[in-house]
Amino acid sequence: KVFTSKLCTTLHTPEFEFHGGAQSQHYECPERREAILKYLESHSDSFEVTEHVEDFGYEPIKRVHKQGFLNYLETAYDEWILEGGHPNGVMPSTIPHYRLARLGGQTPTNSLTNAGEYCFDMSAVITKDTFKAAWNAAQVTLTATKDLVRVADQYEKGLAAGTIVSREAPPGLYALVRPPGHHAQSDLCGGYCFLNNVGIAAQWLIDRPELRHKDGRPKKVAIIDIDFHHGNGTQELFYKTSNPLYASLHGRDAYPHFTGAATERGEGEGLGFSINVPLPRSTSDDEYVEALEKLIQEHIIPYDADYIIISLGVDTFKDDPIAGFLVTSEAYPRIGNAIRKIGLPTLFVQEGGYCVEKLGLNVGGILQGFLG
Ligand code: Q9C
Ligand code: ZN
Repeated sequence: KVFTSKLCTTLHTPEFEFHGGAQSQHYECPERREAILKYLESHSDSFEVTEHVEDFGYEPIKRVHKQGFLNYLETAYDEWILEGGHPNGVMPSTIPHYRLARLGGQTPTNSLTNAGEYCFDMSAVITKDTFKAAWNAAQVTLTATKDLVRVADQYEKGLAAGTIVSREAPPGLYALVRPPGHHAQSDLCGGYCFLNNVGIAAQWLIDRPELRHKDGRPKKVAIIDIDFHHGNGTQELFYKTSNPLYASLHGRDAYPHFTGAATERGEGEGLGFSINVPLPRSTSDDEYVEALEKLIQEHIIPYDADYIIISLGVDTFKDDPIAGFLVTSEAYPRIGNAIRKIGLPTLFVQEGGYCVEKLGLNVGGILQGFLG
């Protein structure tokens, strides 16, 4: 089942960004959703699409993001325009680098001057309705998460009653959303991301009192991030906790460049619960699938989660315009199948993937591989 909303196409459409210092089209474009939707709708034997979205309000978002940051996202564009900023949207002109920041203790006062306070790069352009768009993506993801609880319940009951005989065909749901989320930290946007959809969903599952095990333990969530880029945002949100587990396969030294080393393993109670597997630029189908299977065997299975959430990026694709692996469309069903074999209820949440022409095929491939 696929959860999405028309608003994921219409609300957030910046005109341009910068690549290597040159102005370029905005790769995280509305056509991305349209392309994926078109593929899924043309395979209606496998996929049922719903645009039903529930409103979970502010609370689940505030569990992972700071209030000042949320206020900023909501008001930045109007202030930016008032101060004479370019209508394309808010982009920082300075960022409080750790060697620059607060030498004199000065805090800039409006969105033209303080964009860098809440933003770590120039790709997360805030337009007029960006906050609404990010809010909507989070609500669609939460709607799918609530349904995950329902299908997981049915699955467990079926297993207990013997009407389901093995964990061979776990239930899976997909949130087709944009803007994506995995680069968004508790109080920073960046990398096309504003609100961390996967982080919000994971925390929501962990928080639900009615979902607790009989002995009072919260449900355990394992996040597997298969986007080409390291999910610095999700990692930051959960760096100091053992639940959820965050595990990422990504391009070594690729964007966001300063995070994602194998040595980043979590801190305190979270030590060992952030797992980073950087892979070289030349990574091929076999190498990628092997690395994923190894990650699953060594870290995901032993973690013994109740739910799996996949940060689903297909910018690992060989023709992706902003990434660098050699993965082909043949690999995606194999990736989906490796995830299916974990045997747990799984929520897929859309992150990156910018080769619009093959986006439907590649995302659809993962989902079809999962369905078996
Ligand atoms: N030349 C996701 O896939 N591009 N974000 C920066 C570098 C930002 C990717 C420009 C890439 C962000 C969700
Ligand atoms: Zn990405």
